[in-house]
Amino acid sequence: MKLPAIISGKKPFLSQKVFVTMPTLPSIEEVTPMLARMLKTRWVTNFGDFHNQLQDKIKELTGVKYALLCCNATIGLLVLLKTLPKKEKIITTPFTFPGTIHAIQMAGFTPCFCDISLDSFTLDPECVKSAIDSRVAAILAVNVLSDIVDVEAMQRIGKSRGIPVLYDSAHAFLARYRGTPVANFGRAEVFSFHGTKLFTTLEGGAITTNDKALYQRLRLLINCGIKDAEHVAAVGINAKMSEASAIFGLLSLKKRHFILRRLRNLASMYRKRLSGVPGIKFQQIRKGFLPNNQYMAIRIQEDKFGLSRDELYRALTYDNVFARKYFFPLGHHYDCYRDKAFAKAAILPNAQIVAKEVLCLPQYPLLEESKVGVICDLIEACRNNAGPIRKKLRARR
Ligand code: T4K
Repeated sequence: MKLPAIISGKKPFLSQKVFVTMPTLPSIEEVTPMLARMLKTRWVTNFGDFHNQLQDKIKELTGVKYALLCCNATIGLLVLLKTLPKKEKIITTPFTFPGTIHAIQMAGFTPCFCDISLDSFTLDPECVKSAIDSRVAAILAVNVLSDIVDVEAMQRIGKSRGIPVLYDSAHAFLARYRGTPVANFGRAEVFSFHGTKLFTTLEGGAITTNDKALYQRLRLLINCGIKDAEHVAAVGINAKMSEASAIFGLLSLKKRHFILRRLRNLASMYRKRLSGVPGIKFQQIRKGFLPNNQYMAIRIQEDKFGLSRDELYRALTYDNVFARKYFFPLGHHYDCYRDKAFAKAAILPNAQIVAKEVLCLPQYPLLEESKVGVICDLIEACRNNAGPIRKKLRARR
């Protein structure tokens, strides 16, 4: 059996670098006529035709009543949080992208971190329940990687305590739970259409809601509070999406069947190949959830695998496989937060385990099956040669 390059010193398993993701983009032939139309009309932003078409398409695909496109999900979250009553805290997870947590801080709240489930990596409802007090303005749950939070429990908790539930669904566009498209849960949801996401507007995002009053408020806030040419009704920000981004979004959506099919196939290949490997645990997919399979997250259990997640991560790079530790570090361990009282108060044993063990493997529609096969061979070879790999890695520190 071929040995990993870290110990063989020979040719790597893959001759070219493979990253955790790569966007599926339209061709120049597809983009040109649309850009030409934009250039001809000279309408480049501020709720133009392409923007409105994309907004309508998102509503159609998700069945949500209102969608607002925005320049990215972080700003979308910030604007959404700005609609909340002036209380002190937002309950959330530390196992997320920094944008989630910074949006909370920038909106004038402090994050109140709750622990997560070891299987789904999403908020643990029991922990959320016990964290609620009169200072909590909202629960901001994150549908992280390829699973969804226990939405029924979140809704129950929110309803019984009179607290709105919001979702950071940056990862979950076009996913469904018990037949309902993600976009329709809680008071509102926020999506990311960043270049690393399955559906991309280069930079971009959307806020979805079925609440008309909230939609009207958000519509003001994303455009500097401007009501009309003579009235500024609220303290807002410029969070709008440009026409060029919307063009990429419309073209990207046309490829959605291809994107979802490819991701599903690759995900099942990874599962088939790696689920028997001792020390590898897949992120669980909640019953009734139809994921978009945008991320392929596994946990590396050092005692059974023979290498820690960090060691495997490093070893893979010698064979040109660049996985990612999404999400490490946890929110309360960021340099900018670790000395704050809210960070010190966070005792989150499950989150600590997941952040220490999680590894997101390369997963994107244009990734060939043959490469997934090689990545799986390589991971198995790492497990079978854990001792010598560890020794080499230690020597190279
Ligand atoms: N909430 C959650 C749960 C999120 O995960 C995110 C974003 C947000 C909120 C905020 O959404 P936005 O405000 O960004 O809309 C990337 C993305 O920048 C970020 O959007 C995303 N989550 C996060 C999970 O991934 P990095 O720091 O990992 O990006 P980077 O530049 O290291 O790229 C990762 C890989 O993607 C590269 O190794 C290669 C590939 N890549 C990247 C770019 C930028 C490309 O092939 N082409 C590209 O243009 O954060």
